[in-house]
Amino acid sequence: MTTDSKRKYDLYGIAGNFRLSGKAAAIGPTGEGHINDTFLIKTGDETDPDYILQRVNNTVFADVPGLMENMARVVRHILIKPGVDGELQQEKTARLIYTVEGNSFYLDEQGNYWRCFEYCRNSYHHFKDVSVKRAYEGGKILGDFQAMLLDLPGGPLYETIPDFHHLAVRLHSFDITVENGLQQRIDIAAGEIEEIELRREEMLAVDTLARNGTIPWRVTHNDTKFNNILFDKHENALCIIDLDTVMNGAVLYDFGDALRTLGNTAAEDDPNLSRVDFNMALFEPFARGYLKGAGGFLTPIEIKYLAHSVKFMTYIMAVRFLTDYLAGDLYYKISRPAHNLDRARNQIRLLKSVEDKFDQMERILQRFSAG
Ligand code: GN1
Ligand code: MG
Repeated sequence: MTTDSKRKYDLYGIAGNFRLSGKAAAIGPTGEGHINDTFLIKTGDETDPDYILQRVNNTVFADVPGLMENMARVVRHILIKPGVDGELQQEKTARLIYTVEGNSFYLDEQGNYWRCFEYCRNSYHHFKDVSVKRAYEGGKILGDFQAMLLDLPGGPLYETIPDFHHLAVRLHSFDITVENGLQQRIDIAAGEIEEIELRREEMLAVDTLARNGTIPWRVTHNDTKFNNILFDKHENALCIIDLDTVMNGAVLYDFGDALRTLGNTAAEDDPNLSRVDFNMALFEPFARGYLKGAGGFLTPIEIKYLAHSVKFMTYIMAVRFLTDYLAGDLYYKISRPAHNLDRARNQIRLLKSVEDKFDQMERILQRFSAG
């Protein structure tokens, strides 16, 4: 989606459609998502909140009204939940701002879908090094998030991206692309294609458990990369953002994706593979925090597969990045020609490191569930 972010929009006019308190004094691009276009609205007055304005990518998300309905349901449910101390949850996720007409999104004349959130004030999500405390807090808020949504009323959520973490379907697209993709790229990536093949059966076995009802289906976030968790300056987790892919799924997707990103000692697109490693020092506190939040409802089979989920989510991301590279970069935003190949190589290297540390992870989890 390389071109969209460079388009010019009448951002002030668009912002005027939402119920902001205060005036939009400055609006500029922010964030590093690969899918939507994100802008920060700064208001002039200290007492007014700032806002996030987003153009939702309606190529990736075919039914934006359905997606927004999911989001509105989830945000509403979380904000009316009492917290541990009996207080209402104010900041477990970003507050959705409705349009002056009372809708959760604004559709402009060009067919672009816009939405707005209150900016989580005094929040941080960029750290050079994640501390043990942040890892624990991140795990805890993820467990809390899933726990809060156990009793979401209103039936199953709309499937915003069908088969999003359905590995069999992802591998099917991968296979078709290996057959029909860009030949020069297929030759370049022969080694990576082989790495995917080597693990196909093992990973599909986990996929099957999540699809045949052995692993229960719950409300999950599905995009829990660690920078979707915001912290205050004392390293307490404030909220989980980016609810585009909130759907019904296996809790393993969230646990695995958070550790895939938190545990990587390099950025997920770092081409220098010698920097990529899985950081066990953060696994333990994250898992401890997660089990504190989610331990009360997880079944033994979910706990048993937590360590597998780190492999699974790293693998599925490698498959997706590699497929996109071989297809000619149709899905993820890129900023250099081999960007998706770099991402795939990075994830494969990370996967190998996760495999090396897998027994250690299992032992840590066993210790937690025994105690
Ligand atoms: C995309 O745009 P962003 O960063 O929120 C992707 C995730 C991937 C992630 C990899 C809807 O998320 O699944 O894990 O890139 N989201 C979608 O960085 O495909
Ligand atoms: Mg996202």
